Amino acid sequence: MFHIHTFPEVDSTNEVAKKYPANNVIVAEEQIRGRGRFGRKWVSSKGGLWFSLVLEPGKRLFEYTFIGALAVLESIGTGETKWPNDILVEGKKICGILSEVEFSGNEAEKVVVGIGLNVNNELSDITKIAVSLKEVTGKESDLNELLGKILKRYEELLTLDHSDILRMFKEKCGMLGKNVTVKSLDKTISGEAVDINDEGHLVVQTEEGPLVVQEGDVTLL
Ligand code: BT5
Repeated sequence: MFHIHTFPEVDSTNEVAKKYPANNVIVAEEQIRGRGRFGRKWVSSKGGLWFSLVLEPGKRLFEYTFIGALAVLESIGTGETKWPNDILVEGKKICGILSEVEFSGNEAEKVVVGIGLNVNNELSDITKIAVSLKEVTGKESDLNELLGKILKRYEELLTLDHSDILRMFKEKCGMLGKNVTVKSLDKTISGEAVDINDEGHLVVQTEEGPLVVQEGDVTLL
């Protein structure tokens, strides 16, 4: 069972969460410096669900992210997963997840899983790439109810093993079998997204053969 702490406004729920032990959840109505991967900005105005779970280490980091995606997907009842950390509805991003490890010396001390879900919030200048649950369903959702559902499902999925989590994420992953371009920090490749391997990396079949991608942003062609 998680202990939930709600704040009206924080910089980033991931930062606040790092100060708490495992089994706590930090929720904010608004984030001033919500962030995505590579320090990118995450738009987090009032009306969205912005929260971070503090968890015991033990699984591989990508599994915490995949579990988050599956828990959200099942709770909102629509959408598909996108490697490595998104949920899309109608081709637009409704949810992004940022999982981070906190170390104590060389040992992983805890894992912080930050989940941002557009619910009733306005998206103003990112409407081309982002969508909210309100736009999809045509009505507002109760944030607490939704949070409760996601956390319950997250806890259940945490008990599954690595292979089940991977299989479930892949089953819901709309981009597998499609032609994609993947932009990593150091290169861009194109080909068919054929698999997500045991390490949580994307396998792309290119003209030069299969390539394994550890990080990056995928665009469907
Ligand atoms: C992510 O990064 O998708 C991870 C987002 C994690 C946000 C949560 S909210 C609670 C917790 N506290 C935090 O500070 N963070 C976590 P990435 O894959 O790098 O995607 C970032 C990109 O998504 C941006 O560059 C924008 O293009 C786009 N974006 C920004 N805000 C968005 C939003 N509200 N909805 C959809 N897309 C958005």
